[in-house]
Amino acid sequence: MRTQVAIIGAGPAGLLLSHLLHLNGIESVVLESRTRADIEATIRAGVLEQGSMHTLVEAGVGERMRKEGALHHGFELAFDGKRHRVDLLELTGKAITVYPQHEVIIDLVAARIAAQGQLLFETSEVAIHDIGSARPSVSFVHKGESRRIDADFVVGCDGFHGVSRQMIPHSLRQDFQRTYPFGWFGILVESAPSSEELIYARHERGFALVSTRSPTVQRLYLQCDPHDRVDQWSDDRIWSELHARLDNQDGWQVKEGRIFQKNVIGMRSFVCAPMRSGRLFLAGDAAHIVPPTGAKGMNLAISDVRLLAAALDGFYRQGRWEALDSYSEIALQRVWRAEYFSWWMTRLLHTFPDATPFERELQLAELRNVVSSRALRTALAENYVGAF
Ligand code: RFL
Ligand code: PHB
Repeated sequence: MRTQVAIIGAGPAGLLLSHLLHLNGIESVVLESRTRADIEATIRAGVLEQGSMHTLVEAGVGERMRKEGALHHGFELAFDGKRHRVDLLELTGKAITVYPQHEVIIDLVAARIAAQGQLLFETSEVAIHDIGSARPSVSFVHKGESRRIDADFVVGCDGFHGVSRQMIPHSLRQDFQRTYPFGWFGILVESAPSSEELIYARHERGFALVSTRSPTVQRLYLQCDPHDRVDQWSDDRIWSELHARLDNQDGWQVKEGRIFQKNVIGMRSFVCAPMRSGRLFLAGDAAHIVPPTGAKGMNLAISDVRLLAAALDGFYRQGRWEALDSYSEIALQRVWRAEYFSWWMTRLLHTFPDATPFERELQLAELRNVVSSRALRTALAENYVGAF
């Protein structure tokens, strides 16, 4: 089998890259280890920046997002029993859309299949070869058969636990990382939204976040121990923590409902630099991870592949290497801004087990500063909507 670009991983990065290449007349094959049903049902991100929305709409895969996604013009920061609105639209002229990642995946898979794109599910034993040569290839097993794809380029879009990044020898790359001493306990709840807008809450008992998935499903998170197991959290314990952390002085309460999914999410920051070695390029979570507090992960995956698709287009149209050669450096500038913002939001809103009383007071002082200073709110809003 031969193609122009072999893509490993059918997450937002791999699927969108394959679709953008197709729009430019460039052929690709996407290899995915899981089933279609599995990738279309995995609950992850919810927030799309305006730039990501534009990319999806321009690429012709934004129709359902525009219809079914919820446009949010602001969000709220809660602490000290009060809520404070951050008016994204007024501060930046931009908004965000809450549209679940698995819906983005459903739309992209449908577009790839409609265009007769090569999308192979349930592949195993994926291995990448000869990235230092002009003829890289990928070997794998599909439906019990060993196969090989020869390509001009290989793009690793296989997420944090994928195989692609490991192909770049440690001597040629630097990994930057931080793990946090807490995780998020995420639940899906059958009920009307508790709030029209997202609420990011800081409380002595830990962080909590109110988000939505649809008019009848809420997505709620609460800070937990990263080693907690789902069965340690009964419904009663979850609601009592959420009420303690979220209910405020004005009598507003988080709405309860049937909890139909629970999971524990670890928190880490990670960057691999460079995001390229020879003819292998990395995009999305394969190259970098942010804690979800800033809602940046899927947006970074989308901006990486937008950049890479344009660079590959320059190569195939004009034989130019410049944009491919500068891909890693340019992508990493945006990645580091998002890393900074995600770390900052995480630090601002979570309780750190080893924080001294002095540090806890500083955290509250910083929150009070942010909500009372237009300049600080603007900086927060610009980072949140991705206006950088
Ligand atoms: P993905 O989505 O992990 O996709 C990688 C795909 O590669 C496959 N794969 C392989 N396939 C073949 N061979 C192999 N050897 C393979 N190894 C792996 C996997 O099966 C998978 O299908 O990476 P991608 O495309 O880079 O996308 C990244 C995003 O998924 C991620 O950054 C976001 O979900 C992060 N995130 C958020 N991002 C936002 O922009 N806004 C948010 O509001 C937001 N909230 C979140 C989040 C992530 C969360 N979790 C669960 C970590 C909330 C949560 C709770
Ligand atoms: C979500 O809806 O899943 C979500 C929203 C905002 C975040 C993280 C996750 O910062």
